[in-house]
Amino acid sequence: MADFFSKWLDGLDKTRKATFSKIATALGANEIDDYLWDDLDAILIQSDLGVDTSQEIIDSLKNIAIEESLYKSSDLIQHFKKELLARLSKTEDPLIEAANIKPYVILMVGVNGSGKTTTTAKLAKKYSDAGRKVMVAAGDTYRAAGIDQLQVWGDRLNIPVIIGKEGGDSAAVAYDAVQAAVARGMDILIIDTAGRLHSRFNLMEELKKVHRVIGKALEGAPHAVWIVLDATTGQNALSQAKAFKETVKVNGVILAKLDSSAKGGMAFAVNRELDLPIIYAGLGEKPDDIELFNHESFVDGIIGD
Ligand SMILES: Nc1nc2c(ncn2[C@@H]2O[C@H](COP(=O)(O)OP(=O)(O)OP(=O)(O)O)[C@@H](O)[C@H]2O)c(=O)[nH]1
Ligand SMILES: [Mg+2]
Repeated sequence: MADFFSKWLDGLDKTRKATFSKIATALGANEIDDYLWDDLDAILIQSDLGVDTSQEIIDSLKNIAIEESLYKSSDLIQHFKKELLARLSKTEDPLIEAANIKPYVILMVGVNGSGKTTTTAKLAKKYSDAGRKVMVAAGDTYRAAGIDQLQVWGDRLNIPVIIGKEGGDSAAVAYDAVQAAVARGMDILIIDTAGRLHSRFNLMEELKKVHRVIGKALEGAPHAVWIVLDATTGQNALSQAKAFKETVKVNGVILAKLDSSAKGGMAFAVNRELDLPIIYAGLGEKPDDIELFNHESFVDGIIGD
């Protein structure tokens, strides 16, 4: 278990050091006065929480300070943690829902380089380690390198990979993959897609087609559509996510590269503005560096001890 916690602590090191540890310091040994509130306000806004969330937290802490007649700022720390926790959704393990659906089809979407292929491989390993029969599909037919990348992961992790031709139709790969997953009795199929800019109409239409064709191959599929967001981009990722959400009914977010980001506070903005749960956190480049998003571990990780 120590290992589990240190993963979050290490993975959120940059976010903690850049901003949240300053909050802990500000709350450490002061009296509660206007200087403190100004300090907190400035730090929270820098933390990528978003202006509204920052303001709400400050207002709420001010109320608590009055109601409970607090005068030492250190008395606010536990309340601050609670305020943060209340603003992150609890995540249900997708394996629970997936247990009743076979094959459970997951579609991975997102802009270029956000971490889709790496996350596909990490999840395939996670599910396979949990005893599920997993298949992945290289729906990125744009680049030979994209296909190879998934094939290499598949070989290494001993997981079957369905691939199409470079330059081929990604919807056809997705269709074939669903059929193969049904025929081979797979529990879970993860379909990777090519990165695309959310503002490129044709590419978004193509993604719609992939989504539609998956539904034709298997009624009710895809069961999960997850957008992989690069946590280093902070709140800029929100507009991408909104566009994808409208196009292909995204129902969950994966925050990749939290370990290379100082902007982990964006998680709060994701929850608030997108109304989507964060399902997983990418905490490194290795296959095991992915965790089910745990709001308590996340808050402990960004604040520290
Ligand atoms: N540190 C860190 N790096 C990550 C993480 N996830 C992905 N990466 C790295 O981010 C880079 C891009 O990852 P890919 O998985 O290829 O991204 P993609 O979304 O498939 O990219 P395209 O297919 O080109 O759109 C690679 O160098 C990955 O190793 C993470 O959680 N932490
Ligand atoms: Mg990729």
